[in-house]
Amino acid sequence: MSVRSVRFSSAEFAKLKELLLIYEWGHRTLLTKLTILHEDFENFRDDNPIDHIRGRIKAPERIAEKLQRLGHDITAENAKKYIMDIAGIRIICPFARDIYHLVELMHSMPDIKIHKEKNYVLNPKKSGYRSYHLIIETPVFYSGRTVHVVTEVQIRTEAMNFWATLEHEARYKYQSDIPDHLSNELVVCADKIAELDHRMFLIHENILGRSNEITAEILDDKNSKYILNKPLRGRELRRSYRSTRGRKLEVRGRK
Ligand code: 0O2
Repeated sequence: MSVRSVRFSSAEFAKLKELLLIYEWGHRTLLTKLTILHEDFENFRDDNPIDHIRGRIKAPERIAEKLQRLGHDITAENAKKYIMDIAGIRIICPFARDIYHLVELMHSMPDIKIHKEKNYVLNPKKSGYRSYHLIIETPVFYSGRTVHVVTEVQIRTEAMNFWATLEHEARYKYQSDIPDHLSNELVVCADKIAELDHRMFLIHENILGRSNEITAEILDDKNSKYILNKPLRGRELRRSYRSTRGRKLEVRGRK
């Protein structure tokens, strides 16, 4: 049987439809929280770490394909148990450092629980894939009880997204068996994209007067404090909030 022809039985499909409705509620709740974060930055702060946010619920055919790929029976129960990205949110950031900024913010959000995270920005996959993945549980109250709905959040830059979209297309066309010449080229492009992200970030820092050191040495120096893969932590992060908030409010006041 071809991988793309797998389907849920009618009985399992009926159960899946109910399950997807609950995922939809959790997904919508989390999306609203993230949209508020985005609009807060847009209105009251500088250095918005979010360019845009997208969300989707995985189509039943894709859930069935993934269950088959993972070697499980095509049932609603297995979908819930084994597929972590039935509800998915993708956040696109201007720069790689914004990814860490957002991760910190999400850790500080009340109500939601970060169940698992994987940093494929710092540790790219063999394919060249870069992105930060968080599996998040969002509480949803219905029928007199609270359930914790799982959503996968992927955070990446526009450039990483460009790469992932093309690679996903190749993966789908070749049913995950991408010819060597293409997969090698994709790895080369993924590295170039990481370098491009880094160089653009340095230009951004330069424009803001935070650095005027865009030199070959800095670009080559893997220990540079401007290196894109380094997470923002503690004091550095708090400083970035304090220094930006007032400035933006002044601009609004002059309007
Ligand atoms: P679609 O069509 O994108 O929705 P984990 O779940 O923590 O064990 P991982 O890698 O996060 O580990 O899980 P998984 O299930 O392999 O991948 C989840 C999603 O991450 C994928 O969804 C992709 O969106 C993205 N992804 C992971 N690895 C790659 C990769 O090498 N290339 C690209 N382009 N995307 C990747 P799906 O299932 O592909 O479906």
